[in-house]
Amino acid sequence: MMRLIGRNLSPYARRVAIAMTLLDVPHEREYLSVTADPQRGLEVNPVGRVPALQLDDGDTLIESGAILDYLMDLVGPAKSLIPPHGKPRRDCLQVMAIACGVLDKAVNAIYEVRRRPAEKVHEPWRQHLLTQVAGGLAALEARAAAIAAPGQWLLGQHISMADVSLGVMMSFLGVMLPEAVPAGRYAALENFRQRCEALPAFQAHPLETP
Ligand SMILES: N[C@@H](CCC(=O)N[C@@H](CS)C(=O)NCC(=O)O)C(=O)O
Repeated sequence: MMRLIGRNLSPYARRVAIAMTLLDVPHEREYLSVTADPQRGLEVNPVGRVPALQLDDGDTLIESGAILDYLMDLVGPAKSLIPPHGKPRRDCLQVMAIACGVLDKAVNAIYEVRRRPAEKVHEPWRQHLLTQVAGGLAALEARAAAIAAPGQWLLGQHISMADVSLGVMMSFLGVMLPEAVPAGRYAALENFRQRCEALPAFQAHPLETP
């Protein structure tokens, strides 16, 4: 059986886990924290990060985007959570790119504080990262606010990886970098996060305590 490695506190791992649940792809899970066990991280991924997905044939995939690409190919275009063609596909991949860009910058801002001695935190760099996070969030807030009708998703009637990535991103920020998402600043995104977290597939993969 496939084995997904990485805990849900990693938003990259969590979006893969939620996708596997939405797609009914059977798998087992290893809730690895690379902070707690960097050696295991290097065993499962040459660059020591999560997620990694071990396949039945012995291959191991890394990078959440590449793992999702594999999963969508596996289930085929009718079930895929990434539209196969045209503007829907482009929009889906662009929302995923902005959400992952925000997460990359947020993770770096968190590491700046958590992985360096206090006297080596470079505040101007951390502020630059937070400005990049805010830029991405403003773009995503506009997308979430433009959802056509209650109950619809970013690409229309059906949930896609754009939605999953956005919901996961917001929950991660709320727990790990709350200063980036102060109450009231991103109302549409906050509302969107609550809708996502109410879904059984999200509830199946709750965030661990940091
Ligand atoms: N672009 C990668 C990012 C993966 C990533 O940065 N994962 C974090 C956990 S949230 C990690 O393993 N960090 C450990 C490290 O970089 O040392 C993906 O989408 O899979």
